[in-house]
Amino acid sequence: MPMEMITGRIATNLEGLKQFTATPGEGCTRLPFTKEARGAVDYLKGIMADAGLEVWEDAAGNVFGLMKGEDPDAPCVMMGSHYDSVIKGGDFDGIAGVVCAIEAARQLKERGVVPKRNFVAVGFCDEEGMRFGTGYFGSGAMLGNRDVEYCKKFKDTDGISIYDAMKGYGLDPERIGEAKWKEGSIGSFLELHIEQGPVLDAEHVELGLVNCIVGIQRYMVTVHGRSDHAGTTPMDMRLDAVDAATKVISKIADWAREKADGTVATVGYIHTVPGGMNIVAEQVEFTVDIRSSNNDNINDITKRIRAALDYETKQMGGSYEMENKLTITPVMLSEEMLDIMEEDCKAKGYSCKRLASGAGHDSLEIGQVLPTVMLFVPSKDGRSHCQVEFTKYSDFAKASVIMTDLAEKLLTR
Ligand code: HGY
Ligand code: MN
Ligand code: MN
Repeated sequence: MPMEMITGRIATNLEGLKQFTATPGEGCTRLPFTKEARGAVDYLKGIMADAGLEVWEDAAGNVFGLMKGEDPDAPCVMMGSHYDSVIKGGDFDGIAGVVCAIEAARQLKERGVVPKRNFVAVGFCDEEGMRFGTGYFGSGAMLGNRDVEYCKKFKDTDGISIYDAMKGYGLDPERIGEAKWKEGSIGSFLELHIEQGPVLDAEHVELGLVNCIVGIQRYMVTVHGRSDHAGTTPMDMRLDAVDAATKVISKIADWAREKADGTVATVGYIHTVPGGMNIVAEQVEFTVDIRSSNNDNINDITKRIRAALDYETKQMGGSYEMENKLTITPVMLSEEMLDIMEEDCKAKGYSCKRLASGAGHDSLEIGQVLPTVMLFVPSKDGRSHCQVEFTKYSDFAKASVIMTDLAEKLLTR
């Protein structure tokens, strides 16, 4: 199949999927269990069916397309990514990997490959954790790591739980356990994804062979003070939640910088209650997202945040909660599959390099238990999780051929 055709198919599908956003003209906002998610899933089901795949949705909201192998009971080769997005994000994060997995199925068929085992293309639900502050919901459910209690526990900022959001979307959260795949039924997982960082673009390298994904811990911190009049309350009589919280928040980035090894920490969301300019805040909520390839660093920063909150809230006379939303350790990806792709890149004359991923992915949770590999394509200027996120369609086409070659090897050995 000529590269132009492959590029054209990928472009048509990614252009078609752009419509499913809650913020048209301001980037992609496709949160889990929303009408935008429903639109994207139905579109994906359509192109999976066009590619001749057997299509279904599971109890967690994931969408699968199956290309049957000679031995359907043998551990399958699964390829895909997530179809959800962040708020006002880009048009490629996750969804391009789902489109390229369906493209790989097409290429396998066009090559006349007779797979010894099933090939499964997948679109995972809620990888980002954007709505509920969590992460990897769909891939975690496939592994059997999500249950009804989890669905009831985590809520969005409107107080809607995963459980209720699933019901509103037409799923039965009581059946979340049915999303788990049988032990041994998945032999390997392949994920094609944009780099979301500056390395490949800056070094003019065409493809990234991902050997490690950072570990992540996420928290929602709530600091409690007391509402008072901003004019009449003397400074030494206040229980000012903002004063206490900002003394902690202002230290977090420096604690990450001190590690000087790529460790990062981000406070991406801050919300004050009641939020009046002439009212001393009675409550501040803020998120913390800490990542490192060295798990000790993550634990150390978490410990320092907790100690600072203990001190500052005691000084202020208030209290706090620090709710853990996600804890996942760093993961090393499959050297065997990376070697196969590296050899193929060299044979095809594509420049490539091994690199770690500072972004989390479905591969982060799946790679904890299964042979997993990722292939990156360059992100223009390293930008992602914003509307300007951009990757050339021809870059996806190249990567889809390399990934299809890997899948063919795994399917026929
Ligand atoms: O947050 C991340 O790193 C990923 O984009 N979910
Ligand atoms: Mn992603
Ligand atoms: Mn993302």
